[in-house]
Amino acid sequence: MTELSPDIRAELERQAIELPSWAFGNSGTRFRVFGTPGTPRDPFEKIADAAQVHRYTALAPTVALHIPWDMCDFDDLRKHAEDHDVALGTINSNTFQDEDYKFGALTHEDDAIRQKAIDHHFACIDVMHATGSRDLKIWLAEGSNYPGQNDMRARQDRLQDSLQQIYARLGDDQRLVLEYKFFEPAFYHTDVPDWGTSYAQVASLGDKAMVCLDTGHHAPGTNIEFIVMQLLRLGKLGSFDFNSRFYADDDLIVGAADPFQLFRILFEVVRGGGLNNPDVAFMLDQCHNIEDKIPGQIRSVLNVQEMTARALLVDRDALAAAQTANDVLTANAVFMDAFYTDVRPALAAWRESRGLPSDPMAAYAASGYQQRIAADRVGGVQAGWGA
Ligand code: AOS
Ligand code: ZN
Ligand code: ZN
Repeated sequence: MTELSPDIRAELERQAIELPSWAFGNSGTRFRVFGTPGTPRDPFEKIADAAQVHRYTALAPTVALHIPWDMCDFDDLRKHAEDHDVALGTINSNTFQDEDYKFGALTHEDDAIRQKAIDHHFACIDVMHATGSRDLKIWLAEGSNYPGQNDMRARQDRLQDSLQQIYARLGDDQRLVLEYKFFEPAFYHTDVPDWGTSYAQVASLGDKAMVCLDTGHHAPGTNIEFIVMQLLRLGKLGSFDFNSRFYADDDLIVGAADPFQLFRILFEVVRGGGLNNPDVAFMLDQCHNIEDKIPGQIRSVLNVQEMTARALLVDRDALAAAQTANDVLTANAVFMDAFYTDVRPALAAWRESRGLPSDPMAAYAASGYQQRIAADRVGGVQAGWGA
């Protein structure tokens, strides 16, 4: 196809995908973290790099921060972000790198340790006031490794109590999003393993608490788009952490492992009114272990844009007619027609018409920015996943 309809263009123009600050730092596996020349040495350089992604795509106007990895003067960072035409976004808490949290944080049996974890979230809310952020994202690395190790029920009760205290601290325009993950780092039970647990925990808090769905946090074979549909139906899908996985929580470039799954998810987003809906934040949660980070993020937001365009192409009237008639093969054909449509030439032409590069990857590569940061950013400690 050569041209996108005005309706589709209007939707795509409004699309915004938040970038994670940690995607610009070095990361790896437990075997090795490979350094990349030009890696940011502080949060300011991470913001400058994130701004490059927005500059070439107009898709990524905000950057999520991680506390404490991105601790700095937040008034300065906010100003720095504005100077680079981006804004600061979601604040991610961290209760997974402190010795005290070995056996839990918001679920810990020891009240003093649990209070320390709650206080960390209060500090995150203070940061949100300084950065102008709306969302506090909570992912908990809590659980147990052996049957019988813990009282799972008591941990749920303590979690609810902790979340209630954090929720009570939120400002009127702030939200809490609770991310679930089926395993890792705990291997037997995880305290928030699935969307149902996250939903149950946030539903009893109130309207400002929502579920965060990380696409990499499900067992193989899970119908993720069904979960998307259900959470939208319940009005509780607060945000996405987009990435892709072959095996577990791989944090690879979104759409790299299974573009069809990304299409199916985005179709349900469109179907459920979640596209360009301020209540449903699109974020990336990725790490770039071996590839350059800025083009890795450019590739990612383009993949989301491309699959959104394809999802918008589904002929919903024809689909509904076939579904109503129980015409199984026609319904499937209508769906697949959209998925198989190559929208890349149309997207390139549309970008050019808006004064953007038709090929953002090539434009970034030709800009010389990557070579400049590699030459300039010598000395200091490169930021990494955890620093
Ligand atoms: C961990 O597996 C989760 O996906 C988190 O969302 C995130 O990767 C981590 O908290 C880094 O901020
Ligand atoms: Zn995540
Ligand atoms: Zn994850």
